[in-house]
Amino acid sequence: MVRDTAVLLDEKRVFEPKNEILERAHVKNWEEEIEKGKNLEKYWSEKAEQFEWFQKWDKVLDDDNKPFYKWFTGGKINLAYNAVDRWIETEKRNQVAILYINERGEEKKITYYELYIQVNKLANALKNLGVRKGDTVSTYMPMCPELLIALLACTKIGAIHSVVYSGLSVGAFVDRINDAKAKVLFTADGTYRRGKIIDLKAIADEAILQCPTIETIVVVNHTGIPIQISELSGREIFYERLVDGEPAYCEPEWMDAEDPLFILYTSGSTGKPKGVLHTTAGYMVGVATTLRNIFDIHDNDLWWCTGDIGWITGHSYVIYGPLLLGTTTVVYEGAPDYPDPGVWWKIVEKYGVTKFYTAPTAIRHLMRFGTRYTDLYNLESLRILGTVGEPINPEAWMWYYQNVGKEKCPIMDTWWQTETGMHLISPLPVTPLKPGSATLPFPGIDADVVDEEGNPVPMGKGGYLVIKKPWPAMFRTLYKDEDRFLDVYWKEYSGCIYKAGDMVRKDEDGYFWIQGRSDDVLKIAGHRIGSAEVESAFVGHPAVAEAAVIGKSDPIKGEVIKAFIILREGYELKTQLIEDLKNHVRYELGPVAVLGEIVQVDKLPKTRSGKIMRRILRAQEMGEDLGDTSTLEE
Ligand code: 6R9
Repeated sequence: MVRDTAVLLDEKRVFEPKNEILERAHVKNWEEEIEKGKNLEKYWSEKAEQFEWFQKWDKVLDDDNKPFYKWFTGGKINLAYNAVDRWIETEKRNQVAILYINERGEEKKITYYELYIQVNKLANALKNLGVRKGDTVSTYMPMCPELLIALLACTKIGAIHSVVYSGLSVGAFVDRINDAKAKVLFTADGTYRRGKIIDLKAIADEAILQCPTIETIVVVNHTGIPIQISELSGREIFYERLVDGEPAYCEPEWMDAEDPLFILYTSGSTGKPKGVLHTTAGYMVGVATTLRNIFDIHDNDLWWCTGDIGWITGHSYVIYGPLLLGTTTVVYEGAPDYPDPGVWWKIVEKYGVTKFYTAPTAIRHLMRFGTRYTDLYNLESLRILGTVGEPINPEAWMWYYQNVGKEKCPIMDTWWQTETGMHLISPLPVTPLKPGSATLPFPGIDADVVDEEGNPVPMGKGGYLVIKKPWPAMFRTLYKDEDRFLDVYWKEYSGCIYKAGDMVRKDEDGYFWIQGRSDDVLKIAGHRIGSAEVESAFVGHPAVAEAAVIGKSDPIKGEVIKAFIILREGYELKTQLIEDLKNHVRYELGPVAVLGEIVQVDKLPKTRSGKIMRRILRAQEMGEDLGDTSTLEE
């Protein structure tokens, strides 16, 4: 959903950093830091020095074979070792690493030492299951400590993890697991969602029938609901049984800097999800540096990122970033408004959260309750706030700033993607802020706005967002699909520049105002989902002959799906069928696919070669000019 530029152009407010923020900040002068970032290799090698390397790198950036950039080549390192083991010999040994809280108000605290032991045990158990360096392990888990432990255990032994978001359903699950050829699957008996327990195991059981590569299913007893486990099949085992009796030490695998770390599937313009591949050292350096400098992480911070580990936000900023910095990371399982819309603020007060990072959709949702809940709790502990996932409208920004941050916490509006691995455009705490703008590229990041031909556009005019120089946490390819990697991201413009897929405008101060996707990717409540995936779910229903979907603007979720469908003969779009279709799409894709409206049509706008022109439907929907219709079939 592209934002209305006219409204944004009117946004002139600027918020300068407060003194307390300036005094504490790791980076006190953002202009100077941006200057430093211009020397890419020096800048990033200094950041990399802070980690423990088994063997130091020979070269910071190898750009011999663009866009297959390599970082820290020759270096040997283990990310789990740096995120966990490294702290055991320090005063952080008994500090809480993971603070798990759920919607029932239950909590679990796991110290760095305890985490170390648990990761080691599971790492050894995985080895016993035959998992080796380079093998793939998938998870379909709630936000719970075992998920973090599982991912860290993979990382420790060099297995590649591939997380499937627990809000995705059977169809999406099967595609992802089979593409990654996962050997082991971690799942759980269930997850808490608004007072109910969703039986994840049942969904996994059904999906797994279509996943031939899975040799072992590890089941975490998380909610305690009775479940079917068929140990007799030899394929299923309870997590506790698996780790029981394993040795408490596991030698970390010496990984090459460029060894794969994880695959994370995300939606593109076609129906097939993209397996975004990240590698070890560059990712590590990128996420730790951005988190440290953007959220100004210090030793006594309590960090809470509400993003789910099923998305990149959770990978980079619930697990890896915070643990690499030795901070305490809150892992919350639940919704923002259950049991009531004060639940998050209650947690902030109870534990003294200092840095809080969430999505604009959640803010817009909570904003409806005015100050009733934000006033009920003491939010004084908060120092820096953040947002991610979609553009934040100035109104929501102001509500967040005034009522959550009490006008003393700067808001870090961080623009980035699954592909970028780390924040690329974001303020630092000392950057003057403008509500609704992600402000400026992070030091070392060369972002720009170009037109269709790749020429820079004049100030104030909208265009396509591109990144012109490599960055350490960049994805290295699409898993088993190098051609698509090159086609989608690198071929549009000459000179090997990265095409992000977003529309953006730069103002007179060089500030970036992200306007939304330029492709057929939807952002529903911050969750990325492809139009084509939804359409293919629709046509999987016996009543539907053809379908086209677009994003329809929604005051809370940012956008929801509007579907145009052609029914097969003998079907009528009555209430019952609408319900059936909604359930069907939900079954295929999960609750992320929020359907706003389904309308029946006789015809869909198509090109002469038969491609659906969603652009025409969008223009029609907005009452706009249809634009170039020369390729439209009769
Ligand atoms: C981290 C994440 C990426 C897409 C991206 C853009 C949108 C993310 C944003 C933002 C405006 C921000 N997006 N952050 N738009 N302002 N601060 O969300 O990754 O799921 O891959 O989505 O999200 O459209 O292209 P991912």
